[in-house]
Amino acid sequence: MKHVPIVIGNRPTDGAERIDVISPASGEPVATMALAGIGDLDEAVSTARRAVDALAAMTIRERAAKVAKVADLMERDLESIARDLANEQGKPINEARDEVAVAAEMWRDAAQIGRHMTDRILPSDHPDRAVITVRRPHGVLGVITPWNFPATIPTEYLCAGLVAGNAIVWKPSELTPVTALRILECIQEADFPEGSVNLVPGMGRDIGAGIAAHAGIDAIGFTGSPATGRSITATAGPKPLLLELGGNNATVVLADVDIDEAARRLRSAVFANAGQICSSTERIIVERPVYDELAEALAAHARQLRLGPSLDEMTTIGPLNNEATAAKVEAHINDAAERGATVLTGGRRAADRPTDLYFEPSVLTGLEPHMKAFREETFGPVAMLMPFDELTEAAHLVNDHGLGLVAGVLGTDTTRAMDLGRRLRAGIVNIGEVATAWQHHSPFGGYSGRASGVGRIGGRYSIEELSQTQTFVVPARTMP
Ligand code: TXE
Repeated sequence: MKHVPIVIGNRPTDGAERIDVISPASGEPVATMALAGIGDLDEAVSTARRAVDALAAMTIRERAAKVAKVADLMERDLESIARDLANEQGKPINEARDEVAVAAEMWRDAAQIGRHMTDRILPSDHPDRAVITVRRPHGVLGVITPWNFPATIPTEYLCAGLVAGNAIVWKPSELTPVTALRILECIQEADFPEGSVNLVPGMGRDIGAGIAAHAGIDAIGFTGSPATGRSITATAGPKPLLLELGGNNATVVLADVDIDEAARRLRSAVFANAGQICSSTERIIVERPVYDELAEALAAHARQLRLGPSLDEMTTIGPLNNEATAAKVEAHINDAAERGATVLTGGRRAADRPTDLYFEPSVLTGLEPHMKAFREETFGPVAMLMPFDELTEAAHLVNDHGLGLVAGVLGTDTTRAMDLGRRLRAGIVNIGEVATAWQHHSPFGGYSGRASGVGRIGGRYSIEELSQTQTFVVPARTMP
């Protein structure tokens, strides 16, 4: 059975304690994980501090070459990393393969962008002085990541953070640490300076909170719940934060859609990764003339999904990752049903499975703003539909929320769809597409004033967020 150690300066060590990593599909332990202590965190931070100097001695193009090497190594080991990922996270093996392939592509993108990053020469007020801006790393970057995408979400911070020259102290989710170790092994094989990435596995309330508060950490990248985002913000103080938090995302469906096409697009938007995606479509707001027909078409798609264990090639939707998420999904469905919503399909945990985490793909109609599923992120395989009559009403229903991550407007008349889309307060608005559609090089993040995050992640945006601008004023005689 794999063991995930503490890895500081490329040296694996063990903590005072270990915990089991449990497969959501079987309920059996698939690995063990060391629990780092605060002393390990201090050592990781001081080791990273030394690595910052070693990374600064490299050009960005030299760092980019090593980042590109990680992409090659992840592709070489894709199948075995995907199996480790599916085993500990629960998603179907085919989704795990796709995730590892996207993560490798992200490493390659970061290398390309890094190779061509430009500094700037600004106009100067003085003929004998030149003004130059240079991109610099923040320094020691703390990275705290969740369990729902154990390869792509950490990669977003690691590839950009490294190419920008940061040294990293990384706490992966205690629920999916094996994938983290596999990524670290690729980083080590790419021969970065010792201590460029230090793995401090542990619980959020201990090591996660420790990273947030650590005076030796210069910036933090975090993906997780809005509640934890608030806790990190409260303890981190005035350091750069890149926070990717929750969504409770809406896709609006206009009456001129092709119903089957819309249902097909919504199927993956709602049920991929069993709905455990920050950009999942959770609320579906449908123009009244097509409301009933679309609901039935989506329910038919949901019934065709094959709920099964992650490593079964025939599985198209796997178990939820953990009991807390399953309990929240159950609570949201029960609350909606008690308040008048109708369950068209699913609505409960599947019986006679190896664990209680197998949740039937669910479609409900009659969602209303006072229901929990409208107000909070459900984060499960659940579509909740509600009708609307006027675009103004649809815009209000989408925006009447504390979160604002992504939104989508499905409709053939894209002018009308855009007329609605421009009113939506979400970081990403997909016109003619579901809320969940995402291109990993594009800027992704929460709309200002909403609890969905701070900053933008994706492609060059990650590198800019995980670095800083330093201004030099130099004697002009050094310039042409
Ligand atoms: O997230 P947490 P959880 C949402 C989703 C989900 C809910 C709870 O709605 O149902 O959050 O999921 C570490 N200080 N998202 O509990 O707790 C923790 O160890 C510092 C959406 O898994 O935020 C893990 O490594 N760190 C999100 C990471 O934070 C702390 C993806 C995420 O765990 C900490 C995940 C603390 N006080 C959940 N407490 C997305 N945007 O995709 C925990 N952690």
